[in-house]
Amino acid sequence: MHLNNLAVKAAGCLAFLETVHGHANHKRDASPEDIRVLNEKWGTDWPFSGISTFAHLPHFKCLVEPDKSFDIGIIGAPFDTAVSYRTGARFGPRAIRSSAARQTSFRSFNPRAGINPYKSWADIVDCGDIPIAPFDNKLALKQMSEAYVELGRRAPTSKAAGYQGMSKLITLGGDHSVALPALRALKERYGQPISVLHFDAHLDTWHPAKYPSAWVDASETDAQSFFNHGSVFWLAGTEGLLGPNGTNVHAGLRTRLSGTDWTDLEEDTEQGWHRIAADDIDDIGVAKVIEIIMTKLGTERPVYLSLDIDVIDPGMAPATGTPEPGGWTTREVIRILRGIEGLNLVGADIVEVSPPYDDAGESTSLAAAQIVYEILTSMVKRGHREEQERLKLAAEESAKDEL
Ligand SMILES: *[C@@H]1O[C@H](CO)[C@@H](O)[C@H](O)[C@H]1NC(C)=O
Ligand SMILES: [Mn+2]
Repeated sequence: MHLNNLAVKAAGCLAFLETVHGHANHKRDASPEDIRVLNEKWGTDWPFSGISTFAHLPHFKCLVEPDKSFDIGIIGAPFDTAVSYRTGARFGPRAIRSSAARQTSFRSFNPRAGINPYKSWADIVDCGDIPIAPFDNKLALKQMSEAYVELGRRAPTSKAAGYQGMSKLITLGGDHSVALPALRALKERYGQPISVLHFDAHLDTWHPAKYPSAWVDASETDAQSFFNHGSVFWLAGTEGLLGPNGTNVHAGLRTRLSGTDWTDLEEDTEQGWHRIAADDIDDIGVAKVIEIIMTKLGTERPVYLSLDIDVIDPGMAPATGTPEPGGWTTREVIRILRGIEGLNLVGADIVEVSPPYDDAGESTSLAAAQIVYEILTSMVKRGHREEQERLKLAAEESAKDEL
């Protein structure tokens, strides 16, 4: 049976090649069968072959292809001029794509979830990068804000698409400030502020004046220096982009604080955040961390997941903008992500991967690529479950009608 098949295929190939040779300088008229045969022979890349897209996904320059629909779009935001310490995250999207090379559709069944995100209902594409100005942060923020609004409006390909039938984006950063334009677009799209689950060593809710700021004119509320990666959620809060008090959660904190007391934490609480510290994991364990996150956020509320790679210990993820020793292991972060698969994610980012500081084994960008895979898995799994429920309800309705 198998051999027969091969023989038929081989005959098909030969016939096709003869045709091509006979008209060497002419446009070939390939039939659908010819294309099928070519795809069978050459269509599947090895992990190490092919042009680098995330997980070998098809690439579209989504920003210049307004009719291109997708269910989940991977979008790079190569921007790193709002960083307070090490730059380099502009190379993050490239490095994460390269480190996702072993995620092939033929071997990406995720046993913890029972689904292969690349071979399920979802149309997942690599939308390429937003070309962001490196010389002017005000312009950069404008460009990113417009890009997220444009991409966010994109029609989904499938019926099973997410919350309110919308397509979703996962951003490869870029420094953490890229979360601000993403949250702006989400608020506009869903018509409501969005709760944030924020994995990070740092608060990122700092008032911009907590950096050396003697040169900033306080009356310039849109001062360009206010747009920085440590103030991104302070800015989001002042713009009314964050979910209700207590439905925004930090996980993995271990930052030093400003000054001589706990004011940073008090201000963070005032801004509506709940905090889980890096140390907590030793005292309460992964399961309890998951439970706290799910209790705060539930399974219905729309949530934006923003993951700063510095949540992982720099011993395992050294390539980041502001490293802090004493962080979670890569496995702990991945296990927490697996445990929160029930969240209603409407978007996500993975930020602060700064490849110039990575090791030869690409530890940091490998971790980032795996994190994206886990997030994708959970998004696709939820869509699959919702579709099953929808079909079941429809079947029950039609059964009722028949009675
Ligand atoms: C949010 O709730 C906390 C108590 O959990 C409170 O201290 C804080 O003032 C509240 N913030 C706002 C803006 O209402
Ligand atoms: Mn951060």
